[in-house]
Amino acid sequence: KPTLGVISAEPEPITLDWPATALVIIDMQRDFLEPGGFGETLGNDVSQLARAVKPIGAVLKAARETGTLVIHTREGHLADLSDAPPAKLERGAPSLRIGDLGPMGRILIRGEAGHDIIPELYPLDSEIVIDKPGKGAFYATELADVLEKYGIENLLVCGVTTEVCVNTTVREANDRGFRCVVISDGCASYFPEFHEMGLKMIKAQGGIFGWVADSAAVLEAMK
Ligand code: TIU
Repeated sequence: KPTLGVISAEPEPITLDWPATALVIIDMQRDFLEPGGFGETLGNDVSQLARAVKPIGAVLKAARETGTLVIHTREGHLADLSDAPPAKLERGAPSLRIGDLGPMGRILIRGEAGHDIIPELYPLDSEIVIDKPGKGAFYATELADVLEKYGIENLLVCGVTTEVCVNTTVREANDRGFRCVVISDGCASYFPEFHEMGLKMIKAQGGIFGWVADSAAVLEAMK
């Protein structure tokens, strides 16, 4: 396969060196996508996120076939909640708080059924899974070390939700010098208008945080 790929992206095409590129799939967990999890306890319509599953699945398949590094992330906390700041635990009036027992186990707790990645996108044993306590995938995780170890300079980023964990991670990555290409139809939000604006914020001003391309454009460049 060719080493370089050109993605037809906005605000402009971007050329990626595939061996220096990783696919980062953000928080495609049952807690966000399925009824009875964290997302629903916050009052959200979790069916809004289902549309991202197929596009991510297609890019994940291509990444596996081309040997592109795949990194999955999961938002969640230790069973004793010692890594969850009070400000996160106390806010709002969710139907169940982080750590409470729901139908998929304790809400947003590592090791519980709801915390795990949805079956359609389940990581292979060979793939990297980053557990993160925050919205950004760099904060309090080993992600920066992993990317350095593999010589990664470019990130294809997808997952949920567009304006929360995807945007936070892209902003963290951009400041660390990574080129980020966000896969538009591989992201979703509980709020369609936030999804749209979340993507616009990334690619505005000459790509202030990165590039945006749909899964078809990414797949074309991976051929
Ligand atoms: N609530 C919401 O939109 N998102 C999160 O809490 N976490 C992620 O985006 N993963």
